[in-house]
Amino acid sequence: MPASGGFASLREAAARTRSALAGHVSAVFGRTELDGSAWDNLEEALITADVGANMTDLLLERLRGRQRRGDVRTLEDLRRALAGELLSLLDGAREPEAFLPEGLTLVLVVGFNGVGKTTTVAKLGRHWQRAGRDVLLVAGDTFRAAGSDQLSVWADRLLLPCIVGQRGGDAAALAFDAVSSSRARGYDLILMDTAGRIHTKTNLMEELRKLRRVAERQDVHIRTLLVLDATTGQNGISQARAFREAVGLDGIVVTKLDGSAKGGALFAIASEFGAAVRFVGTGEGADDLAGFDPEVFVETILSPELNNV
Ligand SMILES: Nc1nc2c(ncn2[C@@H]2O[C@H](COP(=O)(O)OP(=O)(O)O)[C@@H](O)[C@H]2O)c(=O)[nH]1
Ligand SMILES: [Mg+2]
Repeated sequence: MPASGGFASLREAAARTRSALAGHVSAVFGRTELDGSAWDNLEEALITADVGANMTDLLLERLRGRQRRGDVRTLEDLRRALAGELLSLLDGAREPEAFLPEGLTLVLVVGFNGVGKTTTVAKLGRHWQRAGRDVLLVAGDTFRAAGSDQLSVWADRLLLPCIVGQRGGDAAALAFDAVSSSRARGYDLILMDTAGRIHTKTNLMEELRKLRRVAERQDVHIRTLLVLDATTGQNGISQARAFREAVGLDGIVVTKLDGSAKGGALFAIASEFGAAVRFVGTGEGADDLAGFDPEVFVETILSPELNNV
């Protein structure tokens, strides 16, 4: 992934995310003075973009504090202060790749149905292959036949090797096979798609826990990446908690940022899960993935020129 391409697409996606904040934020920052209704508009803008009630309260409290200290006198001061606060929420998300060790690594890509897991596995496969890793894709969503087909179609198109589980088969056994065959064939990065729903009555989290446990018996680094759909807004937070409890979280990929009016949830997610947002999905194509860059994201959302659109 060329850096400029990645940033450009993040910029584009953030610009579209901005559309929710945009009208309201421009109403705030397009005024002539910083009065009470500017504060009300800002609150409304943050809520509309799904920053979340708690996070909005926290942000406003901090900004008011800065106003009391005399740091915020004008609208431009407010804009700058807001940018600083938003950035500090995202602090730590600066190195998208840092969670990935060298040596044989199994990345479990988890998340509920429809969030974009399979597509993200393909995008990440391409990204890391270009970065020089020997990538193996594993179609571990054994719940839906279409799920496996979808990943093999991607793999063919991207010229990536892919192993496919049997419908209804055991994902843990598949992970085991993937690790063994990676050793035999020299792959060093296994990207495993997983089910967002399962056939049996045992629950999904139980199944994932077992998958991780079995994988841990092999000599392989394990990382879990959670895929969250930006359009689900605040729901992403409870999803992240559930998956973190089941399999731990090394990172989050936020998809569909291109179509989302709720990108604000990303601030709440980032603040609760620390350095966890690694990548963002910015479209349906194989290259529509960008390393998450907090500065670009915040700058784009609050950029006055863009807010005039
Ligand atoms: N606009 C947009 N669509 C996406 C993105 N990621 C995935 N999708 C679409 O979301 C739908 C569900 O994706 P899929 O990978 O099958 O989700 P899964 O059920 O979690 O495996 C598909 O139509 C994808 O093309 C993204 O970043 N942006
Ligand atoms: Mg899928």
